[in-house]
Amino acid sequence: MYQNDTIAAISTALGEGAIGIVRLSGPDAISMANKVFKGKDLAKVDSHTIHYGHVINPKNNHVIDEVMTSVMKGPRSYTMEDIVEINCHGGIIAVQRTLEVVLDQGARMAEPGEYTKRAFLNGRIDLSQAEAVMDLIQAKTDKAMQASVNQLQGSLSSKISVLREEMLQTLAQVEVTIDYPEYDDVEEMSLTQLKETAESVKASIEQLLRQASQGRLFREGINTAIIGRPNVGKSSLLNFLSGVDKAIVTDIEGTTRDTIEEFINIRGVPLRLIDTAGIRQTDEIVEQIGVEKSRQVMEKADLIILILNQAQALNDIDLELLDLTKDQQRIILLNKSDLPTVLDHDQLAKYVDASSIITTSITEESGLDQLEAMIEDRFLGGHLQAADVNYLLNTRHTQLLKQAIEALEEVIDATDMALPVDLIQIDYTRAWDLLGEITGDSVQDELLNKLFSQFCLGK
Ligand SMILES: Nc1nc2c(ncn2[C@@H]2O[C@H](COP(=O)(O)OP(=O)(O)OP(=O)(O)O)[C@@H](O)[C@H]2O)c(=O)[nH]1
Ligand SMILES: [Mg+2]
Repeated sequence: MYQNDTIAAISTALGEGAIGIVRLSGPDAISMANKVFKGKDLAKVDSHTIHYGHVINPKNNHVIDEVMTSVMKGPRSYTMEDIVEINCHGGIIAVQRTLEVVLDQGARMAEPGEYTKRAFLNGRIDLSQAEAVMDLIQAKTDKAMQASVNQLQGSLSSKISVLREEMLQTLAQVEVTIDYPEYDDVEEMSLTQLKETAESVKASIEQLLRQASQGRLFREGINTAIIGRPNVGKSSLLNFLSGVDKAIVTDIEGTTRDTIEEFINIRGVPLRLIDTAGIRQTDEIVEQIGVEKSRQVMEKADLIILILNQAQALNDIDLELLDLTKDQQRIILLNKSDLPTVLDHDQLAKYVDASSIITTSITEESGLDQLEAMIEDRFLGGHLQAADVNYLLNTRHTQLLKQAIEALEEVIDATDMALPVDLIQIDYTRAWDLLGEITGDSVQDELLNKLFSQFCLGK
């Protein structure tokens, strides 16, 4: 066993709930729980059983709560250590008091993520699986959750392992060829083998990164900027799609001064919807700042919803916005369709593909179904199903993969230049090590502490 102290924490969210769980893990979990539990002798019960009883304060024998206590003996537990979970009645007081008496017995308060860290240190899960636990806790949509579950089951780790295995085999072959130089073309054969493997592993990593960038959209939400001139209905759209009156709507131009965000879910597609200040020339200082901010949001967005008022002619600002966003994923709304049409459709057609235009009236709630359908189609339309978001790479994974690609590119270049094999092996091995860091086969303590501290308490 890696750790020899026993930790305890409240493992459920703080607040009102039907039950709250105090969880202990470590060599003394059962004996400590036994001291505060009145019911069966937990030292004698079978593993993976649950028992009715009471938590008492051993100092004065007062009953703290009526509880169900489960016992899971290591190594068949989440941490691979002995675990006791005391299911108290929900609400903060009973759970807190139970934790207090457990700590009185000598248990140490667990740090955030420490249970998962122990599962990792004791070898039950690898690092990318541990990170998946965190994603699972934070998942905002079903699809993000599915991806985390896949990762928890080891989809990223097994993918990485396959690549490392492939690299190792080539390396072994190269070593063998070098040790038995019966042929004249040993060097050449080795170069070819190293190059082929480097290229194939590099291609696999690139594919992984591509899939993951779509995965990111699902985890963090698609940054969606609603932009347009003042008064076209941007805030009205935010309010409609989010179902709450979050933004102020008036017929005064320049109502929205600052960006307003709302996380929403449209037909399974998570959007981080950002309402922006209407863009126009203005001398008013607060509005100027708002307009500047709108432009920044627009640049960073994954999806732009550009609203035009079809009851007015296109003006310079509309044309500027159409031009600025021409290379981005965008949807153009021709809003206020309940009013007479003034906007020149032929003129607009010069700037936008008809397939990304939707005519709407937000006040009369028309055309909004089409908007939802288009969003669904863009992001789920065949090319981004849950199966494709198996890999949720975080920044750490992405960086390591990119560094591995760089090392592999050095390998490829070096083989092209026919450099000595032992020199090439240095970069080759570096790529192999970098991949190993993803699954935690070679990581430092500092990194571990940082990673696990991002977890919530009690997990
Ligand atoms: N007739 C009509 N009026 C609309 C429609 N959509 C929004 N409006 C009205 O247009 C006005 C401006 O709406 P907002 O949503 O505040 O516009 P905005 O784009 O956020 O404006 P700024 O915050 O000033 O940039 C309000 O009076 C809305 O009720 C529509 O489809 N038809
Ligand atoms: Mg507004």
